[in-house]
Amino acid sequence: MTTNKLLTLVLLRQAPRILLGMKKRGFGAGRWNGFGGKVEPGETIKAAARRELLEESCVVCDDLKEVGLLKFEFKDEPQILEVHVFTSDNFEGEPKETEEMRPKWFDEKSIPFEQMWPDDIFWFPLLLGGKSFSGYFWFEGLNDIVKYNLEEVERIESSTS
Ligand code: 6OG
Repeated sequence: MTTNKLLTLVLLRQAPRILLGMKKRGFGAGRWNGFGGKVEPGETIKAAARRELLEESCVVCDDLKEVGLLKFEFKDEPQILEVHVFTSDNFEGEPKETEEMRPKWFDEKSIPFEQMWPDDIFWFPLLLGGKSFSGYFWFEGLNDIVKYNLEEVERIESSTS
């Protein structure tokens, strides 16, 4: 039986910049990404997104908008990762390095896709264009996407967030 593991991912924007963090440990270490992690039992997805952002970057954001729902399946792995993507340009505090992440602002025109998860190059343009999106990616190993689909949606239907 496959189960879904709920995860969050927050991309903060301050036009024309976007905040990424270099993941220092754990899943995705060595890659630039947004900030996020696992949803804890009893926690709403948005509350988890806020908490993980704060824990990993010391930034407070009470104005998160859910814009993406991404599902990742890895060959021979029973668990599907369900990643809820949020964005905001309204937050407080200066991003600080933590044990998990080294934050850095990037110009939206020079996003380091070659040092990011390979799915990002597909859906970042939708995020940057202010669109909502839903996608599914099937990986073989951690670097190869064998198949995927991605669509722009009206809004993210998420009863739990
Ligand atoms: P922890 O396991 O460290 O949270 N994540 C992904 N992000 C992108 N852009 N692409 C993927 O493709 C991802 N898979 C997982 C979700 C893991 C963090 O990494 C994100 C979480 O923010 C496969 O708690």
